[in-house]
Formats: sequence, C-alpha cells, structure tokens
Amino acid sequence: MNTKTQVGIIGGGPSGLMLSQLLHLKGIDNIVLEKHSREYVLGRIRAGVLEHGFAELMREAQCGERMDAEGEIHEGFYVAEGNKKRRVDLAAHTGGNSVVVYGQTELTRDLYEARAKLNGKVIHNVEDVKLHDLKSDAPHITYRSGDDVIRIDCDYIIGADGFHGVSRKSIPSDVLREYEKVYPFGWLGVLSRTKPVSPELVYAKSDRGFALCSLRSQVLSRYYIQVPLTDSVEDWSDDAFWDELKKRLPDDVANALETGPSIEKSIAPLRSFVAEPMRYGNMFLAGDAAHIVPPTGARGLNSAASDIYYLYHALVDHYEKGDDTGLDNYSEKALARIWKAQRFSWWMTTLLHTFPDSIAYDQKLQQTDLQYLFSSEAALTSLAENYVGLPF
Ligand code: RFL
Ligand code: PHB
Repeated sequence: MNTKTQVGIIGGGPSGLMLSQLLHLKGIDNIVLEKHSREYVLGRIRAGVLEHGFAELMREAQCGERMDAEGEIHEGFYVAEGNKKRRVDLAAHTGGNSVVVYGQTELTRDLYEARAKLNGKVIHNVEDVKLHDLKSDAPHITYRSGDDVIRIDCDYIIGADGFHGVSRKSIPSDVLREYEKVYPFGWLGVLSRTKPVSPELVYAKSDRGFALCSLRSQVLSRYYIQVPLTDSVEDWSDDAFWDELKKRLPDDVANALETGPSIEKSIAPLRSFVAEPMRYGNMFLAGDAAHIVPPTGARGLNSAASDIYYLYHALVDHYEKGDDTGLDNYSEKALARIWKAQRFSWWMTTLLHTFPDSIAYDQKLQQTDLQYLFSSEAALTSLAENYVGLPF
C-alpha cells in the first residue's frame, strides 16, 4: 500500500505532534507515525516546567487554552543546601520573565486533541519503521501495520522519535558524531495526590544526595530524589521514599511535607547527549532524537521547542517562498542553542548532586560554586536567564 505526504513525521511525542499541528495550520500536509498507543504516550510522566518560548509555541499551534487556564506561572524557585534556602527571583533577574508549570502529559493530551479536531493524520502502533533514500529528492518511509507493509513518499522526513528511535540510527556512522556523558545516578520520581509542600519548586542539595520538590497542580505533587543506578523501583516503598526525601530537605520544608500513596513511581537515568549533524539529506532530527539533558535544569522539552520552531519556519519558507535558507541552516542554528542548554543542565546537575567518585577538591569547588551563587547577583542572573530559556 502506498501513500504520499509533504512531511513524514516519525514520533508522536510533544515534538512530532507540535510540528504536525503547526504545519497543518499552514496548509502543509503531514503524517505522524507513532510506535505506541495514545494511552501509553500519555502514561509517561515527564516534564513539568515549560519556558515562555514553549508556551508561545503552544498558543501559536492553537493549543494554549487549557495551559493558560490551568498552568501556573512561576516567577521564582528555591535552591536549598542543608538548612539554607535561597529564592531565585526569575522575574527580577530577567526583566519580568517566568516559566509555566504544566505537565507534559497535559500538553501532549492538548496536542492530540487539537490534531484530532483538524482530522490530522496520526497513526498509532506502527511497527518496523524504516527510512529510505534520505539523500535523494524522493525519500520514503515504510512501516508495518499487522500484515501490511505501508510506504509513504515524502518531500521531507522529520525524526522526532526520541532517544531510542530509528531516525538518528539511519544516519551513516561515518557522518554521525555523538557526544555523550552518563551520570553515575538516576532520579526516582513519585507522583502523589497531595498538596505541594511549597508553592514554588525547591531544588535541594544535601549530604545524602539531591532532591526536588515539584508539582503539577495544587492537589498533585511531583517529588524526586537522586538514587544509585543499581536501585530499582521495587527497592523503594512509599514510606522509604518519603523518609529519604525528608532527610534531604531543609527542616522547615520537611516539617511541612504532606505524604500519601504514590500514584506513579519511576527511575530515570541521567544522561547528556548530542548528535551532530541534525540533518542528513532530506531527514531532520528534532527533540530527544538528537539531544538529551539531565532533567535538573528543566531544559529537555524546552530544547525540543526551539528545534520545532526553527523547522516549522524553515518548512513554511520552503513551501511558501521557495526559500531553503532555513532548512540549510537548521542543524547549525539548532545546535548552537542546544549546546547552551547542555552546558546549563550539566552545570546545574554538577552543582546539586552527590557524585560517588568525587574527590575532596571537587567537593570544595561545588561548595564554592553554591556560595558564589548565593552571594552574587550576577551569578543569580545567569542562572535565571538560562532557566527561563535563552531566546530562540
Ligand atoms: P519523546 O517524548 O521521547 O517522544 C518520542 C516519541 O517517538 C516514539 N517512537 C517511535 N515512533 C515511531 N517509530 C519508532 N521507531 C519510534 N521510536 C520511538 C515514542 O513512542 C515517543 O512517543 O521525545 P520528544 O517529542 O522529542 O519530547 C522530548 C521530551 O519528552 C523530553 O525532552 C522531556 O520530557 C525532558 N524532561 C523535561 N523537559 C523539560 O523541558 N522540563 C522538565 O521539567 C522536564 N522534566 C524530563 C523531565 C524528562 C524526564 N525523564 C523521564 C527522562 C523529567 C523527567 C523525569
Ligand atoms: C517535574 O516537575 O517533573 C520537573 C520539574 C523541574 C525539573 C525537572 C522535572 O528540573
């Protein structure tokens, strides 16, 4: 069975869905191929913090209504060390900028609903996706659905299929360069139907390891603790999780913590990763397919947003004006912003976590970095401008 589209998008996560919606609104035909069911994609609990640029893109995609009604604007967050706590005033340090607390699950649901309303083509449960003839003017995708093999002829293919997807792997190894740093720990995350301990996020460094208090709404909390990579979810009962979290938080925060049964519990390893180039022939990588950051700086989804923004404008320029400058510059432009998000995420991870192999010298530098942050307006400004997101 053969079909045809202008842009074939692999991956129905936030990156793929957002691009699909934006292109559709400009009359550019596209098909999204997703390996899993919609329920499965929506069951993954991931990002909670969106930068201004991402929120703007949601509005441009005509998907911002619920986010604007239910998302919370946060103008600051706390960094804690032991019993010391310092508020980072995002608004004051960035000329009034802020972030939006709105879960990835919710925004993905909004994008799916928007796609359905416009009869967008999103095909779930596709198997065996393969990319072909990427260097030619007629690239195509094949996939299996039951016993049928289906071929989609495209002008362009977008690889938005996350870190474990097939798109990046379709770039020949003598072209692809991969830069990777794996951290010797992961984050154990718990979602609970409890009142958040703090109206603003608390990033806490302690002798026992890192902890983060985040939220999805005023009745839904999200907490994380740093754990060794050898731990599994089964090693952590709810009681053990709450006990350990309390030990890592300043006393006033720990005393105010409301605990309850977990409704989701998972461990995510921490990794920094960049693939270069982000274009191969007529295939373009976007989002986690091309780059991963440790979640400490809340940059992952927000880095995907700039890729989608650049690709969207480049494709519109191609189809509306015959101008390919944006497509030709995409990889270089996207990577320039991505490396800044990599640097920031690495820095924030290094500042706040306990590294099992660190030497006394490293620990002294870490303490000094934190003291500098707590005492310098310039250091706080640098943290704030990176956290709210550098301009696209
Ligand atoms: P996704 O979300 O991984 O979606 C890719 C989709 O592609 C599908 N797929 C395939 N489809 C067809 N064929 C194949 N062969 C396929 N292989 C895979 C997958 O099923 C999937 O549906 O990538 P995308 O769209 O680029 O989105 C990236 C974000 O999900 C990610 O960057 C963020 O979640 C990272 N992240 C955070 N980012 C933020 O900006 N702010 C945060 O506060 C934040 N917190 C987090 C996070 C990630 C976390 N984890 C679990 C890694 C917190 C955590 C704990
Ligand atoms: C989350 O709420 O899941 C979250 C918030 C901030 C981060 C990472 C994750 O830096």
